[in-house]
Formats: sequence, C-alpha cells, structure tokens
Amino acid sequence: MADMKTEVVETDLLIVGGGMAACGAAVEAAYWAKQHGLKVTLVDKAAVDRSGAVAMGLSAINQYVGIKDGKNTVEDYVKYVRSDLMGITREDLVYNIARHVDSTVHLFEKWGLPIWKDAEGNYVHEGRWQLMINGESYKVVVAEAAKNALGAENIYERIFIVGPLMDGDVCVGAVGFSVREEKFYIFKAKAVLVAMGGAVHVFKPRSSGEGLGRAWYPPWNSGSSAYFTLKAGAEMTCQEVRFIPVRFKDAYGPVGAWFLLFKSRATNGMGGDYMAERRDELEKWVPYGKVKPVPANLRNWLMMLDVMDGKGPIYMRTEEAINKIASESGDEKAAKKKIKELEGEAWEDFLDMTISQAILWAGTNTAPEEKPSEIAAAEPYFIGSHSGASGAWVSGPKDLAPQEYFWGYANMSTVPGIFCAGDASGASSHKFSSGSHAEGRIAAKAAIDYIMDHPDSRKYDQRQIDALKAEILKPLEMFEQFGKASTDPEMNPNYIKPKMFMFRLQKIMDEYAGGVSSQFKTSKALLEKGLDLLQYLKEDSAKLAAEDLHELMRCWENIHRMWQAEAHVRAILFREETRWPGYYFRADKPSMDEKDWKVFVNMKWIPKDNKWEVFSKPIISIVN
Ligand code: SFD
Ligand code: AMP
Repeated sequence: MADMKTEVVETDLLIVGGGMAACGAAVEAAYWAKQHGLKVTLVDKAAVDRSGAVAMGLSAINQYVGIKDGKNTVEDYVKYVRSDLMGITREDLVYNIARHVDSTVHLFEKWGLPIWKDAEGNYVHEGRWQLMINGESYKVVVAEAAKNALGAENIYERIFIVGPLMDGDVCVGAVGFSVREEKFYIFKAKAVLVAMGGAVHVFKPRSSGEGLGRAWYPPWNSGSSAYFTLKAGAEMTCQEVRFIPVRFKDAYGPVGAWFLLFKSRATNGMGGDYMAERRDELEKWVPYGKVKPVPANLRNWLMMLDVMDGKGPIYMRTEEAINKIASESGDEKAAKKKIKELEGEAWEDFLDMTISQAILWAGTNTAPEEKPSEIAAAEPYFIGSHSGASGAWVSGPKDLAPQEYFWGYANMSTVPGIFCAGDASGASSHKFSSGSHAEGRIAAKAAIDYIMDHPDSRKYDQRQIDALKAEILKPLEMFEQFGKASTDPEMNPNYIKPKMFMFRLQKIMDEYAGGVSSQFKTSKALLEKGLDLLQYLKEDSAKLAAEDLHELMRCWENIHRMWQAEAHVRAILFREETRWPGYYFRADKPSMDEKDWKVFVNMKWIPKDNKWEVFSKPIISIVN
C-alpha cells in the first residue's frame, strides 16, 4: 500500500465537498468559468446525489426571506439571527446571504423541487422564515443541477480530502485518497472552495450500543472543513458556538414543524409548560431573553432546567396540537378529516428527512394524534449553517462589510486562495440548506474573480507532497507492520484502531467539555484537564492503524474531529462567561457579561510554530 499510485489533477477552482454549499458553488462557478475559459473541479468523499446533511432529504427550507412578498426585509432577518445568537454574529455575512437566498429557492423550484402551495398558489410557510417542501429527493434535485453545470468529467466522487496543499501562506490545492481504489490524489488549483460541512461525533452521542452512530446531523461530516482551514493557518471564529438541537428523543426527528406549523407545546413529566413556568429565568439573559422568538439556546435552557430538576420526561404534545387544530376546523366530520390530513403531514415530516423517527414511532406503536412523544437535547454538534456559528473567519462583501471585515474577496478566509461556505464559514448562522447553497454561489463567484486577478501558475514543493503522502498513508503501514502481533487485530500493543480512538475523544469531550453526561456544564478546571488529555490523544494519533481504505478514512475523520475538539476547548476556555446557557454552561462563570465579552472569539493555529493563538475581535453592527 505504501507504494500507492498517485494521480495529479490540475484545475483552476477546486471545490472540496459536494453538499448544499458545494452544489451552489458548482452552478455559479461553472457559469463564470465558462466566460473566462477556466476549469472547475468538485471532489466529494461520497456520491453527490446523496451526500452531506441533506442525504436523506429535508421537509422544510429553513431560510426564505420572501422579499418580493413584501412581508419581510433582509434587515428583519439579520435582526432575527443576531438575537438568536445572543448578539454574536457577522451581520455583513448574514445580510449578504439573506439578500440572495430567495433566488436560490426559486432555482430549486425551477429544477423540480416540490414546494407546498396553498389554494391561492402561495408558498406554505412552516414559520416566518421556513417553507414546507416534499423534500425526500431534495439533494438529488440540487445535485443534478450541479452535475449538469460542471460535467461528469469534472466531478470526483468517493475521494476523501485530507488537507490543504500550501505554497508558503497561499493555498494551492488539496490532497486526499480514494476510498475505493488504491490511489492517492493531488489536486493542484488556483483557488480552493472549502465546503465539507460541520462536525459530528466529536462528543459522545446519546445513541450508544445498539443505536451507535445515530445522530441528528450526518455522522459523515467529521470536521474536515475545520481541519482544512486550521491546518492552512486560517483564522477561525466562534469555535465555542456549538449547536445542541432539541429533537424527538432517540431518533432525532425535527421539532420545527411541531412548534411552528402545528403550534404544539412541550410539557414536562408533571404536565408543566417550561416555557411558561420558567419565563422569569429569561430576565437573566436580557436583552436577548426578551426577544421573540426566544433564542434557540434559551428555549433549550428552560427545558434543561426542568430535566436537571428531575422533571422529565419532556413531551412534545402532538396529540394535543393535532386535536386542537382539528377541533377548530368545523363539525365532527370536518374534524375527523382534518385529523387524517394532519396525521399524514406528521408522518411525512419524518419520512422526508429523518426516516428512523418514523420507524421508531412504528416500533413503539405511536400514533401522534393519540399519544405524545419524548423530546430531548441532543449531543453538541459543530454547524455554522444552523443555529451554531463555528467556522472560518471570512471576508465580507465589498459593498456591506466594515473595513475590519473586508480583505478583497467575499467569503475568502484569511489564507489567500481559500474560500469557505456553508458549515465551513463562521459567524453567519441560520443559513440552513438554502442559505448554504446561496453562500456557495457567492463564494464561487468571488473565487473566480480571485483566480482572474491572480492568473500566474502556482509553485509546488515535491518534498511537501511526498511528506504529506507518507503521513496520510501511515496508518496502512502501521497495520501492515504490526497487524499480526495479536490474535485479534482490534487489540494490539503497537497501534490504536480509529473506532477506539474516537471513543477516547468522545469521552474526553463528554466529561470535560460539557457533553450530555455532564449536563452540558464545564469550567476552567475541567477544560484545562480536558486539554491536557487531548494532548495525549494527539500523541497517540501517530499510532493510528488502518486495515483497509475505509479504515484509513476513519482514521483521518477522527484526526479531523480531534482538531475541531481542540479548537472548541480553547475557545470556551478563552470566553470567560456563559452566553448560550442552553448550548454550554461555564459553571465558574455562570452569567453573561455584555461589557467585556460581546466580542468574537477568534483563533488560529500557526503552522510554522505549531502553536495556537486565541484572541477577540470586535462586533461591528450594520443593521440598527
Ligand atoms: O429541520 C467531504 N438542515 C436543514 N436545513 C433546511 O433548510 N431545512 C431543514 O429542515 C433542515 N433540518 C435539517 C438539516 C440537516 C439535517 C442533517 C437534518 C435536518 C436531519 C441543515 C442543512 O442540511 C445544512 O445547513 C446544509 O446542508 C449545510 O450545507 P454544507 O454544504 O455546509 O454541508 P453538507 O450539505 O452537509 O455537505 C458537506 C459535504 O462535504 C462532503 N465531505 N468531501 C471530501 N472530503 C472530505 N474529507 C469531506 N468531508 C465531508 C460531504 O460528503 C458532503 O458532500 S432541521 O432539522 O433544521
Ligand atoms: P428545527 O426543526 O428545530 O431545526 O427548526 C426548524 C426551524 O424552526 C429553525 O429555523 C428553528 O430555529 C425554528 N424553530 C424551531 N422551534 C422553534 C420555536 N419553538 N420557536 C421559534 N422557532 C423555532
């Protein structure tokens, strides 16, 4: 395996990842590239048709501003996101996505995505910003447009991208390997657009044993975006802003349709409504505690307080919500008909995007119109596109960004040649599937401009490439060399297999960085101890062993997760306050400090010194 064949691919724009942001980037880049005679190449670890978070489909488009309907403005959206993130947001980035997202949604519809319509032909809204869709084939529809735009010959599937290729401080490509054939890949490019999603399974999941691997966000998004940008020396932001979604318990079904469309309540084991009973708690988190809707993390927090008081289980009152809507629809016959209709919509909500929840309902004889279902706070995820905010620190758009937030090209990271979108770019939450696609388009257009402005050919250092190849394939060699030293290859004195390595990482994060088992609580002392243990883990990462290409991918997925973990621990340690109590709680700094900590926490890893720098950056508001 060590003498694995190397394939070199030369291109102008390299898009790494094949999810929502990457597909948006592909469509836009192809358009501009054609005009300038440039080549665009896309590389995905999986198959674009069903890769990333939208693999299973989605039941709603969560970002649609509806500018042409005149009901909402882009400024309204910026205010909504700012409040939901407790004031910590790059308003220029959120604004830029919000003003373009509707056109992306209209493209989805043109490409064949069925969006629900009412009798008058208007979109059916789930909530103010969300549209209902028949989204089982959402990703297939979006992928088809990307594939048509780029051409099959420019799409590489089942290639795992490990990291960046650098020429000094400039990114000149990426390296990876095929997970199906013995081939090492070098992609040489004039710009790289990073869109490899967020990170799941950094923390110990609630689902263990029989349910191991089940998570809300896709387990195959394993921190590759964060690793890629960190290793290139890019500045990162909001690495402390993890996301903890409340979901239907154990199968992670979505709650949005229940809370917003069906107007359901959630109540505790005693029948109490925590959003009403604990309203006073919100005073502690003003000004954000007072806004409508209550920020996601504070909704979580009120529920967590009930759980910590032993008032569980927490139930989504599906039966109450369905029967209430039905009873308002007319006589008994009309009510019965309405119940049937709502029942269908409830099942469809899960079958569109979280099929396992429908299976769990079936397996537990749950009829939503008859009995409530448990909900719970999931384990933490790193997802800049949803209600978290972690990602790379990127330039804003020229016409909107304050000077401090602008360095030439929209969505370019602080490393020349690296552009980021979707989960990969930070401090621009609530972009979801549609906004990620729109942001991919924005970033791709800017990347083509960058390539046109920097047309010279790039320099490549063969020694760097050889060293990267040796490092990346080392786990295969470890196994070849030591695999026979024990009867069971899973247990060996010379190496560690990726699964065990992942368990160790998850245990550290769970116990020291505020995971599920610690009720999401941590402190300086715990974080310092966790950081200490992470260093031992890092040492042991050199001993990872892989039996085959699939395990080699698992090794690198877990190294990526480990870097995301370290960035996270360093960021929560630096921010000496609790700002998002329903995402994590610093027990030693239990309140919010607007005076000193209404700032971004940014960081970078400095390649030449192998050192981390953590620092703050000011928040500059552009919307009153
Ligand atoms: O209700 C490598 N999301 C929802 N968005 C909505 O608009 N509506 C919803 O209903 C949503 N809900 C939801 C959502 C996600 C999930 C999992 C569920 C429910 C169950 C969020 C969106 O899906 C999300 O915001 C976007 O998909 C983010 O886009 P992007 O492009 O940043 O990430 P991606 O789509 O997951 O794609 C990642 C790609 O990277 C590839 N990849 N490729 C090469 N090498 C590597 N090392 C790689 N690592 C990863 C992946 O294969 C993939 O192609 S609700 O719950 O809120
Ligand atoms: P979810 O299914 O939880 O991902 O929610 C989908 C969308 O609805 C996201 O934009 C959420 O922020 C929003 N949402 C979910 N629950 C509520 C709620 N109780 N109040 C306001 N917005 C919500």
